[in-house]
Amino acid sequence: MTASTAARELLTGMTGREPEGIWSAPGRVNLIGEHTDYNEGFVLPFAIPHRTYAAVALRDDDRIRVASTFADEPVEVPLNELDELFPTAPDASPAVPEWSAYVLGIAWALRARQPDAPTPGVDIAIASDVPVGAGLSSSAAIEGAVASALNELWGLGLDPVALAQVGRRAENEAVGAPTGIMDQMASMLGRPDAATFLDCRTLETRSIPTGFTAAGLEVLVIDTQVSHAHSTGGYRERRESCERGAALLGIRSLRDASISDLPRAAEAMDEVTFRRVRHIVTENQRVLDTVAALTEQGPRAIGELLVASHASMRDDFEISAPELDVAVDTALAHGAIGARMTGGGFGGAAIALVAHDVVDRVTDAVTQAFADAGFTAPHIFAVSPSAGPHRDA
Ligand code: GAF
Repeated sequence: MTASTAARELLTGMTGREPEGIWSAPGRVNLIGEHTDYNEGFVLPFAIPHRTYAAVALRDDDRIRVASTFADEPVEVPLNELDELFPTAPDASPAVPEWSAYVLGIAWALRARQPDAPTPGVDIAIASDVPVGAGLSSSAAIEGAVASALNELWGLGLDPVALAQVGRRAENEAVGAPTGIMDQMASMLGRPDAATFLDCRTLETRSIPTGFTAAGLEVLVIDTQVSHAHSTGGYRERRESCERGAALLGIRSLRDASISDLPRAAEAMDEVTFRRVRHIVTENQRVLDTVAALTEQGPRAIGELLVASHASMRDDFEISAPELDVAVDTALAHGAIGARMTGGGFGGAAIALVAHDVVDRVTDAVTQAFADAGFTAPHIFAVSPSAGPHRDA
């Protein structure tokens, strides 16, 4: 059964009615630019074919009920009580099951953004084929699908950038994960065959054709099966280090530092904070260099930048994991043009840029390397840049 059908059946099972519609939004991989988003820097993600579906029916009262194929019980609350649930206190867990906070948080953030709009009650059923905990942004996919549905059903008229901002607010303030805006923008602005170059300070975007297909290349996702979560320790700690580094440099954010500032940074702070700063500063430059390489030379020219990005995350930002390093090193040793971990880190997935004719060799080698190391078998599949949210039915 497709995830779209699963969402529809879950909704009709819960309500006895057909949905008004089914909306979907994609997950993403990030080609390059990691942890730069909350430093007001640059990122270059693309939406993937894996999507989350929200089947939605209007109710004749003012309640919201949400169900998901990955939860036992629906969660139901009056819409006007969402303000009592959110925002979730920093370092606390949401007062509702975490999966439902993504959905309820969108309804809350939309109502807060347009307080005078009529917002009738809704039943929402969620199903997804975006792997959860794999660093492919299943959360932004839920947020994008629900935000698109409610934007249309409530007649709010918000544009994709505004919906991405709503998604980020839900994630930060309802779920309590201190993330940047990359994932929501990547999902909302997804386009076939192009990555989204995003300036996270201005929210200006540019579609950058990747040229993977024409160059005979594939992007393999190597899902390590090591689950991660951004509402927990490491991600928040990295964010705090970046803020400390910017404060010690006397700048608003690390976006305002460049490679020529690094000697001064080395003098101004402890060694660990300096390495965190160096990752962000060099990663921002790598994003710009990747955009230039893709535009001027094509995708075969970006391999070294991907490899340098991984080394920086492994050694300076220290967010890799043994499984991610084995995935990257093995892919490169067996013919990948470039490879790096993608997403927040501490688990999740790596990507490898490989020519069609070495896909099997790389897949087999990584699978074997995981077995040799005693790791859980990875899940390896190809992705290509894909469309953003749409109404499916
Ligand atoms: C996660 C976050 F949600 C993003 O905002 C971003 O910081 C990413 O980690 C790291 O680049 O996906």
